[in-house]
Amino acid sequence: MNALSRPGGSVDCHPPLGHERLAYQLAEAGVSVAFGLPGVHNLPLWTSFAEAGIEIVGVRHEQAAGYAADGYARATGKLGVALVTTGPGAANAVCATGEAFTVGSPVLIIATDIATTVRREGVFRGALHECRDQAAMYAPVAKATFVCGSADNITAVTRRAIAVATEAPAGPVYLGLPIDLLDAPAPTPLASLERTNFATPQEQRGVVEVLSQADRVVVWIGGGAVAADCGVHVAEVAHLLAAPILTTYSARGLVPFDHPLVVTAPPQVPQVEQLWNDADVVLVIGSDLDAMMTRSWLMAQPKHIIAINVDSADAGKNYRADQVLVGDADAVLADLVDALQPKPHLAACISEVRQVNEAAWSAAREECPEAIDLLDALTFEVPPETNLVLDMCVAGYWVGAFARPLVPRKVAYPIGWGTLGFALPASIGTSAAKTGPTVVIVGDGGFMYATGELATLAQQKAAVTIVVVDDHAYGMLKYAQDTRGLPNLGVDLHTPDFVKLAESFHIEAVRVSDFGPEFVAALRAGTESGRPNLICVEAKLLPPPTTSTRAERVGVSTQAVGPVS
Ligand SMILES: Cc1ncc(C[n+]2csc(CCOP(=O)(O)OP(=O)(O)O)c2C)c(N)n1
Repeated sequence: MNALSRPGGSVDCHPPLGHERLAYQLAEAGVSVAFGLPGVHNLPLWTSFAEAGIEIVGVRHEQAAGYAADGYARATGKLGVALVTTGPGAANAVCATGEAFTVGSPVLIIATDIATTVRREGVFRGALHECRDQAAMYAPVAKATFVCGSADNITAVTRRAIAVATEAPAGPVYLGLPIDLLDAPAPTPLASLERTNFATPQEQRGVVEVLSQADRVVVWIGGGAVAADCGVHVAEVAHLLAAPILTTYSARGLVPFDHPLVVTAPPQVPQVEQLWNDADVVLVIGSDLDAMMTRSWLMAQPKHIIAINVDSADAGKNYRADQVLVGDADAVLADLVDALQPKPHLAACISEVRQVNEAAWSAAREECPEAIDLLDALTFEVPPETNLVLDMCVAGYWVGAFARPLVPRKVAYPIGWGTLGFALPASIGTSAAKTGPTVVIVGDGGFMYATGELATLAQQKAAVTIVVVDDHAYGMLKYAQDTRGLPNLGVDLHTPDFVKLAESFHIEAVRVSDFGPEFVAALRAGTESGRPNLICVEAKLLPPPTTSTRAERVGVSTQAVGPVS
C-alpha cells in the first residue's frame, strides 16, 4: 500500500498532500517502522504512515523516540526514523541526536514546525509550540538540518534528507516541516545520489608496496568498516598480511570474535596497545582514531598509518595518516586482496594473537572476576543473535569494551557522546529491528532516566531483558570521588524496588545478588521468553581499565600525540 491508496482497496484521486508524500518517500526508501510521540501538529503523520505501511511505535518521551531510532539504525544499518512534534517535542529529541551523531547513525528526526504563514523571521509571536529557530537547536548535533520551505519541495527535501542521513559517512539529520505544508499538494521527486569510490590505481599501488615491505602490520577497524560491510575482506587482508585485527567498540563482530586473528580485548589495554606500538604499519579501516579508543590520543603515533576512509579529513584528523585511500572500504579492500601476496609468518601471528588475548583476559579476570562472569554469560548463555544495548554504567563499560559478538551491529554503546539514559529507550529500536532478543545493561541511575519506557516495552511485547545493576549510586562517579580521596557528595541514590516497579508494568522480574548461576539462569530464561523481563542485580563492580579515569595511564606512552590540526 502507498500514500495514494486507502485501506480497504479503494483509490483516492486527490493529489498527494505533503504528509502523504513524506510517508510515501520514506516507504519507498525502505522504512517500515518509525518511533514517535504525537502532538496536534504532527498527528496527520499517524494516518499517512499507516497508509504507507509504516508502523509507528509510540514512546513515552521524544528523547526515547530518538534513542529508539538510533537503536534501530545500529541494529540494522538502515534508516531510523523519529517523529516529534513542534517546539518542546523537537527540543526533547536533541540529546538523542547528539548521541547518534558521534557514532554515525543514520537517523532522521522529523519534526513539525509552526506554519510558514505564521512565522515571522526572528520574531516570537506566541503561537503554540513556537520557537524562533527550531532547526538551529539541531545544528551543532546533527550531520545536517533541512527545513522545508514550500510544499513543492517536500518530496525533494525528504529524499535529500534521507540520502544525507544514509550516505557514508552516515549521521543524524533533522527535517523540519511547517504544518501548513503537510496539508498542501506535493509534486514528485528527483533521482537519488550514488556512492563513489575515489581511490586511484596509483594510490592503491603505493599502499600495496608499503604493505608488502612491512614486517609487522596491524589492522584496525572502526565503525566505518561496519557501514561498508567489509568484514569478509578485512579478514582476507589480515590473513594475507599476517596481521592482528584490532577493533574499536563500534566494529566488534565485523570479524567474528573467534577468528584466530581477532584481538578480543580492547585496544587501550597494555597487552593490545603493545601490538600497535610494535607495528611498522597500522592499516586503519573506517576509523577516526577518536579519544575514547586511543586513551585520549596518548597512544603513540605509529611509524606509518595507511587509512581507508570515505572521508579523507576524518582519516587524518587525529593521527597523521601517511597514505589515505578514499572510498568505499569494501571496494578498496577487494582490490588490495587481489594485489597482495601472503606473508610467511601467519602461524606466528596467530600464536601471538592467542597469547595477547590470554594475557589481556586473565589480567581483566584478576581485576574484576564478576565482570568476566557477566561477559561470559553474555557471550555463551544467550542466543548468538542477541543485541546488547548498554548504558553509561560500570557494567556497561565492561561489556562495551570486552563484548565478543560473532556478527556486527550487536553492541549499541553510547560511549561516543557518553550519553547516560540511552539504553532502555534504545532497546525499543533494537527490538523493533527484529534481529534477535535484546539485553539492556543499565545502572540504577541510567534506568531512572526512562522508567516510562517500561510501558512502551510492555505494550510492544518487546523481547528485551533489562539487567539493572543496582549499586544505589552513580557508581562511576562514586569511584572517581573515592580514588581522589573526596567525600561522597551527590553520588548516593535512593532507588525504587526495581522488581516491584517492573511488575507494576506487568513485566516479569527477579532479583539476584551477583552474576553467578542464578543470574545465568534468569538471563537464559529471559532471552528465550520473547517478552520484556527484568533482572535486578544487587552488585557493585570495579570499573574496567578502559574507562577514562583509568585508561589515561600517565607515563606509559612515550610519544603521546595530540589531535592533528
Ligand atoms: C546525560 C548524562 N548526564 C550525566 C552523565 C555523567 N555520568 C556518567 S556515568 C554516571 C553514573 C551512572 O550511574 P548508574 O546508572 O547508576 O551506573 P553506575 O555508574 O552506578 O554503574 C553519570 C551521572 C552522563 N554521562 N550523561
